[in-house]
Amino acid sequence: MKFLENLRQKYPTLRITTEGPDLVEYARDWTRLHETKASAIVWPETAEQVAAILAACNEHDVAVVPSGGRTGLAAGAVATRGEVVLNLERLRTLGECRPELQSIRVGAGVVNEAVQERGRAHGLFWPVELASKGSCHIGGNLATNAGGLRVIRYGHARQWVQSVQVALMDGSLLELNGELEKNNTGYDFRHLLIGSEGTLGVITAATLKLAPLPKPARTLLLALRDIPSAVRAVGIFRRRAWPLLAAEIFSEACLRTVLEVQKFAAPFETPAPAYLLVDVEGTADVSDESLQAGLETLFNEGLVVDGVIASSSEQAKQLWRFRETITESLGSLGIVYKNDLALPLPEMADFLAQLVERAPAWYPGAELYLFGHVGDGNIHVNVLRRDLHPAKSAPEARKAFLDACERANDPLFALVQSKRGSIAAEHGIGLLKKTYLTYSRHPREIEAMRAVKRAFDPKNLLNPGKIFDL
Ligand code: FAD
Ligand code: 2HG
Ligand code: ZN
Repeated sequence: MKFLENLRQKYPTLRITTEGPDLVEYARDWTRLHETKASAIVWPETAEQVAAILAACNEHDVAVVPSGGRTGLAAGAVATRGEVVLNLERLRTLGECRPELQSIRVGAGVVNEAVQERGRAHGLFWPVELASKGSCHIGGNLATNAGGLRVIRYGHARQWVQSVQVALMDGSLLELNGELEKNNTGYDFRHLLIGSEGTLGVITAATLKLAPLPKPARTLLLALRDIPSAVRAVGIFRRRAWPLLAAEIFSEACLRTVLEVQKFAAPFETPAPAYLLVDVEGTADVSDESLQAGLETLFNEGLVVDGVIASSSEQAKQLWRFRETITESLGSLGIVYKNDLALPLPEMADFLAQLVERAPAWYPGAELYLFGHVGDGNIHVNVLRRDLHPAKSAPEARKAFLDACERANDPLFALVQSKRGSIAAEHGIGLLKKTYLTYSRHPREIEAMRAVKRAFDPKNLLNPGKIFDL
């Protein structure tokens, strides 16, 4: 594209490719369910370059897909219509931690884990912790309003953002909020940009709020009598005012598969229907005795059949590996179709019972895997076909499976809706779930979203077709 070449002459550090494996690799995310079609990949090095690229694309009516660490699970960073992919990985300036303000300035392309490492040296951290932390970027975390493993204590990404620098399609570069803690001057566009999945502007940098590191956690893995027991167990912990840092569930099928793929030793002699992994902040009140007493209550109530309290940080890490390697283990075995659902906690048990009952009819020939952030009412529903390979199987066979999963989405999401849940708890809508948006959002809300989109991007060139069609 001539105008991109002109930009390179103006900015000699701009990297552009229009061919080779990068054209595919950078046009997709973790989902790998869509055929990619990008016309170019562009790697700017500064925020000014990002703004200039957007302005030029706007002028030439060329669509742009913002792309970060490409760990997204909603196909938000996927190019399928010949778009220019704008990858932000070179915007990786990592500022110094400012302990007196408990904040840090970061470029959009900084990897999540790098922020954690820098904070740790000052006894601080950014509370958005997720299993993809070694690859996902801060820009992607903000664009998706990422959740993760610590939401039960700290909430989503948006709660830990002081300011966002954003480039718009018209080439303007804005700082949304700056260094202010208090700023009630009308609509807070910072929060509009967070979670907008790259459809309103391109995040180029951010000032993140940091939290004091909690006391080292006490980690427990509990073998449950059944899946609903997880919800009741979390309720008991909360009633006892345990300072929970995480409450994660995974089904027996998840653990069995992780043990098979990762070659880990089993944590219990006898398998149980599901497992609850809990991190409790190791405050002065959380003694061995109080943990044991909590466990006894769970045994007495018939919720738990076995349990282990990690006695070392190494053992705690191993218990966490059972949970954190589920996604990659399933992905190594075949094609996985994912749903990411949120339910009000009191509805979770009945919802899961209905899902388990109906799954064989909805997903013939496939296996159902349930795991997620049960303390937040967020369950990940993964459906695996071991006999299909994401790249090697015949396209017709892959398509037939994906079509079946999409057909099942209607009754599944109707069930979610009947329980006042959400069809996308933390991964977003992207391309993958956009046809189902009305199961979670009122048509009037979607109309308002379209109006907002037009205000920021009148030509519909920034990540078009993601979340909704205009
Ligand atoms: P990408 O995948 O590159 O992009 C995601 C979206 O953001 C796209 O719509 C893209 O267009 C947009 N985007 C990216 N960068 C920018 C930018 N600078 N400006 C504007 N828009 C941009 N998610 C959770 O919420 N919780 C979890 O616990 C969790 N665990 C995961 C575990 C694994 C193993 C994997 C593979 C994924 C997991 N995810 C989780 C999903 C994913 O890691 C998050 O959505 C993450 O925030 C995406 O960041 P990314 O940099 O990879 O973004
Ligand atoms: C997690 O919680 C992620 O591990 C990934 O959100 C979920 O793979 C999934 O479905
Ligand atoms: Zn998750």
